[in-house]
Amino acid sequence: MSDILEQLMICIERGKVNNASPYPPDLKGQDGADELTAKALEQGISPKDVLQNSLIVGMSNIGQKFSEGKAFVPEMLMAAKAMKASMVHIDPFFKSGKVKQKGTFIVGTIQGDLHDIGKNLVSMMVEGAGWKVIDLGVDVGFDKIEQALIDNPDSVIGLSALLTTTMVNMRGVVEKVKNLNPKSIVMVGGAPLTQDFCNEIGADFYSADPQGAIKFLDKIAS
Ligand code: B1M
Repeated sequence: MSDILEQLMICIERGKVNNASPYPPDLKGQDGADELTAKALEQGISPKDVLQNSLIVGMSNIGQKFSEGKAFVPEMLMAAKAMKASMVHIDPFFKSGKVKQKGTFIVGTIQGDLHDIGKNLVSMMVEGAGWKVIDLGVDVGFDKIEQALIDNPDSVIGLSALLTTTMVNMRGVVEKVKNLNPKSIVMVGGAPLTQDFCNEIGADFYSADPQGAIKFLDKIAS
């Protein structure tokens, strides 16, 4: 890996957004994800290389640490913020079609539920893993998903819930999604969920964390 891609990977993993960012303290005053992404592209490194060999590696490293209990939510949020700063430079290449995305992931917090911290983490990590993400926000019922699914028929749907009173709303959404297109894949997650609950409501996959979600999505894409 070239020096600049290595440096950029570290900035993503450690959540160093830009030169002005005081976090993390030991990288204060150094270029961050923002500047290094711009420089890598200026040096002629392809956006695909920047994404696959640096940004995705950095996100994957922090995701792995999070799964192992060696990193925590604030560190993940900083990594996601750094990733966003890089994606500003990469996005135009996606839009021009020069970089292919792995697929589309439609995600939302289930109807009645306003908790979005976990859902946002999943959304940002999946985007960082090279997927197009359509984030429908919170309080999402089948009506919102239906249109997104009609517009993007091969998408995977992700539902998040934090309340025992709202997780039950997933059942109806899964049923309606499967009626609309039996081939649609639905992934569920959120603190009160379990694998048993996922099986019970007919969803296709349960993940306890964003890293598991990415592993599942990447398996589908390959
Ligand atoms: Co709420 N709340 N809250 N709350 N809140 C909980 C969830 C609660 C456990 C607190 C408690 O009583 N101990 C409790 C639920 C109890 C239950 O259902 N059994 C609760 C309650 C009761 C409520 C209200 C009803 C309170 C009230 O008004 N009386 C109310 C409900 C509002 C509503 O939604 N309609 C409410 C409101 C709020 C705030 C608005 C104040 C705020 C939300 C702010 C926001 O999200 N923008 C809030 C918060 C912050 C919490 C706690 C403190 C933290 C939740 C959180 O963000 N965790 C929570 C207590 C706690 O957990 N200590 C609590 C961090 C987040 C990263 O984890 O979302 O689990 P999590 O996501 C993880 C994984 O689950 C996974 O990846 C993430 C990273 O690992 N994951 C997925 C999540 N979604 C996934 C999807 C996937 C795959 C993985 O695939 C699609």
